Amino acid sequence: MQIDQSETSLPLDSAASAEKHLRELASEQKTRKKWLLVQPASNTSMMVDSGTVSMPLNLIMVSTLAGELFDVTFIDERIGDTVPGDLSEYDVVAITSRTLNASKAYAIGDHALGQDKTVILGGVHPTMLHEEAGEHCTSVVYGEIESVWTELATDVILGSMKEVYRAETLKPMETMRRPDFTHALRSKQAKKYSALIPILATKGCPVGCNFCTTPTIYGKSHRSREIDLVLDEMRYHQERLGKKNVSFSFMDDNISFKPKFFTELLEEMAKIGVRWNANISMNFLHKPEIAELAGRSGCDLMSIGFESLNPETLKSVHKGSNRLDNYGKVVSNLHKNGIAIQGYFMFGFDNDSEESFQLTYDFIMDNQIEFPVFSLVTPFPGTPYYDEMKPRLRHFDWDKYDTYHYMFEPTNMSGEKLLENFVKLQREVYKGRSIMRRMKGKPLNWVWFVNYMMHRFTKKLTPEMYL
Ligand code: B12
Ligand code: SF4
Repeated sequence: MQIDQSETSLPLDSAASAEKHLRELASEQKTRKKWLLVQPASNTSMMVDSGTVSMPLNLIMVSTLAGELFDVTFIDERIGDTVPGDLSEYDVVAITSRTLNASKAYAIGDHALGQDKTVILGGVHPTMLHEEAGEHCTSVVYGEIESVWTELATDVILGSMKEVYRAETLKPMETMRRPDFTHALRSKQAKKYSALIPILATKGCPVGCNFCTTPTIYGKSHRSREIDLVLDEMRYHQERLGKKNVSFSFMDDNISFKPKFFTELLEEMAKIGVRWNANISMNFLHKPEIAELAGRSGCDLMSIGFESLNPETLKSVHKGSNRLDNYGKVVSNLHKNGIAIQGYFMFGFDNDSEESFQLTYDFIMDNQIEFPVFSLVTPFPGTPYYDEMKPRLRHFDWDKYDTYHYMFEPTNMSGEKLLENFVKLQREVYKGRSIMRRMKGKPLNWVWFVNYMMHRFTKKLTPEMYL
């Protein structure tokens, strides 16, 4: 399927009149159309969707918009909800997909198409591979739903769907609705969701790492919400659940990209007393005053993509925000302010050697990283890295694109050695003695529990599991 921009342009000349038209059409609907929203579980053999899972903000944003005009049923297979065999009560089946659950999403799409439903596929994978996704649905939504919603909803009401919905320009984030969790929380299994409240302050990341999908989806843009709107959302949850019980998890691609916005946001958050965690790029965490502000504003965990201890590797993936000589400083600044670190490390790069594992082990142990997470390099479809690596990839089975499968043989090491060392490193880092060393002096909280679970899990690992 080719994307034809003329096909996706609005029938009315301005966004405001298109919205007015939609409101009129919606009010004329005799019965509201019924949407089934689906978050598919992955078929992956690894533990990606097991235990407590985070609330899917992507599909929640779809339900927030759809729920205003249509009747919505929300199904999350990861928590045990099931897609009904008979879909006769629904008009539209809308499915979100990343690469690791794409084959499941496609199977659900095919099943719904077989019952003559309007099927909409959205999310990272259908965006990156819209032609492939188009084989399993009526329409693909390219990128965020907010920027195409008026046109999409109008076409659903009129029953005249296009193959692809792609915005010519992205809407400013101020127009973003406050996420409405009611549809997601209606499930009897909702207790399986993590208690962390997902929240969004910014979207996009102009850094441009060649393995990341964000630059393709959002280009070089970095949009932010008004700080007051983010705070209002936080206060709303504090009132709803009680201040002590609320902890927020930022879903931003790179929340700290604009330091002025980020520090202003944190100063304001410090005033309302929140607890939060986020995925943060290292670009300015080496400054002690930022770590101090993060701690003061209630940050208890930061997830940091250290990725590699090899400077050649960092250069090869264009991870310009990571400077090796800052790694130690970033860690000690955060620790001084009581912030635990979830550190991400990737293996399988061409520059990796057996020494890379030892370097990573030493860094983790010497710096007492509380929660190290290890993955294997996975070129995701649609990224420049994927195009570069395609001839060397061992398989195109999307179920294995979960960052826990062996994708290609690195130049400086055999696949066998890679997996052997990968398993050994995880076992070493999570063995009892290592946990005691890494966690020495840390408060007794859920991070200890995670370490205990990882200890049990890593004992069972074998290299074959990653094939
Ligand atoms: C926060 C985050 C996480 C969090 C929370 C994940 C969650 N449950 O939502 C955590 C840390 C748990 C996580 C885990 C993982 N993540 Co992650 N994560 C992200 C991140 C940074 C933001 C996702 C997000 O919530 N954004 C905010 C929402 C509102 O925006 P959105 O997801 O883009 O959704 C919009 C559109 O896509 C669209 N849309 C989405 N779905 C649908 C459906 C329909 C029908 C329609 C019409 C529209 C639509 O509208 C939405 C609203 O605007 C993304 C980067 C990114 N930009 O996608 C990576 C990203 C999704 N993660 C990625 C990966 C690889 C993983 C892991 C496999 C890592 C690992 N080894 O553990 C796991 C897999 C977890 C899982 N089961 O899916 C990759 C996925 C690549 C791919 N091609 O699939 C991404 C894209 C980062 C990258 N490397 O490029 N992740
Ligand atoms: S810094 Fe993070 S979000 Fe930005 S392009 Fe690189 S990997 Fe993607």
